[in-house]
Amino acid sequence: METKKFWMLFCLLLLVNSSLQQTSTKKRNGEKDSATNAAIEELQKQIKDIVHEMNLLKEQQALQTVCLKGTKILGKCFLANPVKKTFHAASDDCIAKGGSMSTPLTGDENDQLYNYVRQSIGPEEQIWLGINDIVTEGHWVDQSGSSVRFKNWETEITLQPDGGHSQNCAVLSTTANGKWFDESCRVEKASVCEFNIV
Ligand SMILES: [Ca+2]
Repeated sequence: METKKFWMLFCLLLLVNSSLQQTSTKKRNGEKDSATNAAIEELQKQIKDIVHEMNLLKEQQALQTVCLKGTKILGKCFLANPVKKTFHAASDDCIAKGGSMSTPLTGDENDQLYNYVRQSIGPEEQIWLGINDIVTEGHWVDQSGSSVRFKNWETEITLQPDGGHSQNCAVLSTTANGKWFDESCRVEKASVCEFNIV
């Protein structure tokens, strides 16, 4: 009888033991799964970071190419496009390249743009500026719609801007030492794109 009891207890212990082992194997598999998921998530995050960094590098490289081809001034690079186009076509070209139509903000920037245009496009040329008074006559705004603070209108010989409603875009003239004239937006002119650099 004692022997029978012993064997029964032994079998019971074996059963409990095997069931415990199964539970712990299941638990280990579960742990393995969550560890694998975490590793996959970490890898996905790293891939995302690498792609982001690669895109930044591509942008920097494109900007360096622009700056090498064009000219670098404080905070921005200018790149000339001698092909004559309407204001809107030229502006679209600059945006497509990741820049915007050149808009000098100071007298110094205007001088540097003027010198660059003389060297790259020609001594008797005009280029579009990134400003217009299309919405409100006489109220000149930049490409983002903000009021233009720095202006360099020609006012000694003629009294610019003098075109009224028929001239709502503006050009910088190299024959007038970098002074500005208002002009019809539909006329075709050369242009310069500017790219902000950090
Ligand atoms: Ca006007």
